[in-house]
Amino acid sequence: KKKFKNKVPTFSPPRDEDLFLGSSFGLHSYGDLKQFECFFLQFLFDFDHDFDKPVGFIAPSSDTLVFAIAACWNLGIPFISFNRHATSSELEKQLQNIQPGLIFSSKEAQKKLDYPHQISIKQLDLPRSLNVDVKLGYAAEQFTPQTDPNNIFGYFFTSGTSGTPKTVPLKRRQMYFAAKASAENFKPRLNHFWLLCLPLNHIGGISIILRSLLYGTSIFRMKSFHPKMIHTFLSENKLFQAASLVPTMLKRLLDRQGFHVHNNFKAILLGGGPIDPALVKRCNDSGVPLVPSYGMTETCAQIAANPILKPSGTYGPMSSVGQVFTPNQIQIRDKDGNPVGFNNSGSIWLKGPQVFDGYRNLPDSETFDSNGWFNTGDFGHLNANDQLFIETRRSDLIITGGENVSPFEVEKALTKLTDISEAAVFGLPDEEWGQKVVAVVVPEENHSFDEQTLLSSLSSELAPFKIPKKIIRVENIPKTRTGKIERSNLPKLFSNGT
Ligand code: S0N
Ligand code: AMP
Ligand code: MG
Ligand code: MG
Repeated sequence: KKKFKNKVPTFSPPRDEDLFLGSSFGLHSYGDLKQFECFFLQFLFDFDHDFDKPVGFIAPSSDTLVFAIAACWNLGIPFISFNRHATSSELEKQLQNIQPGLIFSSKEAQKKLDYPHQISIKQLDLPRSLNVDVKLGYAAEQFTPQTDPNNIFGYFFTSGTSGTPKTVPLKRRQMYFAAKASAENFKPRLNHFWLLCLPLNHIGGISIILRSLLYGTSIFRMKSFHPKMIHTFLSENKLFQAASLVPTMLKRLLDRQGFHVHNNFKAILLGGGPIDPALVKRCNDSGVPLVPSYGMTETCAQIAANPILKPSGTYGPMSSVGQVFTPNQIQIRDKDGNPVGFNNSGSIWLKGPQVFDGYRNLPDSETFDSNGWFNTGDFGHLNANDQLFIETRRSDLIITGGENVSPFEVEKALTKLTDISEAAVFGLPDEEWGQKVVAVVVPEENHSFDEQTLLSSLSSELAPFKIPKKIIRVENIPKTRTGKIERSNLPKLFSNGT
């Protein structure tokens, strides 16, 4: 935290009309990006990158990573960005599923990863890459950008309930439609900063880069979520017009004494998990314009959103996530798969240009119906104005601070430990995280139970956000007659022990 002291940069309006990327490291233009693209491409040639495979990244957010992802879009090179908090064993599993031709990784990630085609992302660092003598002709001559709309833009991982993350390939045309639909709702302004403080492995953060490339908004990037610094930006600097946040981030901002935004600020885009209506009300009370939204990796980020809710009394129905963007379509269906009328609850099905075409290595029949409708696994209803209300989520999935956690994956890691015989994992409501991961365990006979020891054993298997905030010892785990964990009862039964 000391590091940020006195380091809050103040900007005068950019004179460079092409301003693209700003951060505490400086300002970069589209011209810089074009140079970087040549450098990046030449780098891939020099390292004999197999262009049939994606490029991989495992690194914290940096200007270099933003440029590399932007270059991938402009050059038509598919990429995959791994969660930098993933453990060696998690990364290994993901690499079995998808094998990048070359991985650019941070020093920290390099320690976790034993991959033959791996180099330091430092080698792409901006200050060095710019101003190098890029052989423009060389790069251009040897490469025909694969910018066909049907090509893959990138691969993303999403937690399935099965415990093995599913790979979501997103196509260029899907990303384009998603960016267009979102921009039609939000109407971003040219050359104004969109705050990028989301990590660069999820679609929420990566979407900001794409929208910027397509619509000319500039990005201000922050490496980590730093509420004090963000408060200063959004309240004092008129160049800051928008920010994408998950609810945990927004809560941290609103918890700051006197949090407010300047009067030209457009809105905060809120997504990535359930939105507590109380949070929406707090924004209203603090004069913070907000766009609550609904979306997922499979729909290339938000597919439904409210128009900008202005604090001047124009806040709509508090718990709605707005209307689905046209020309995408939504259906609410009952258990038998029949569409239900407005105000009736059911499962949410989606179809349209920003909906993905299917998981990698999984049969489409489990994901889509015969007419191509996608079963989101979420439940909700539409009102008479086609405004969507999300009620419950995909069964069993825990969303904590915008990160998805499969209880099965955590249960598997727990029962793998010699001290643990059985485990059940579930989410409990939590003010900070929305939901927190909690586990109940039955120790093996004559084995000791020590929460700290278990937690530290888990940390070599699971990324930090998957680690239970609490592990409770129990005599037995409630099961149904058929021997299945009584999952839906767990939160009720054990909410007192935490
Ligand atoms: C919320 C974040 C920033 C928290 O991370 P931070 O600040 O590093 O955590 P600490 O407070 O320092 O850590 C305390 C302890 O908790 C652990 N921890 C870290 N993160 C979590 C977590 N999420 N849940 C539970 N525990 C967590 C730490 O490890 C630490 O442990 P100890 O003490 O043991 O060391 C961070 O979690 C974050 O960045 N979250 C956001 C992730 C994200 O990007 N989610 C979005 C995913 N969804 C999508 O991309 C689709 C939706 C979408 O596109 C979208 C989303 C938002 C806005 C707009 C859109 C859009 O549609 O455009
Ligand atoms: P991810 O692909 O990681 O972004 O996860 C997407 C999931 O987050 C969705 O399928 C929903 O279950 C949940 N989600 C996203 N937005 C909302 C919202 N506004 N309200 C409730 N749940 C949401
Ligand atoms: Mg999520
Ligand atoms: Mg065991």
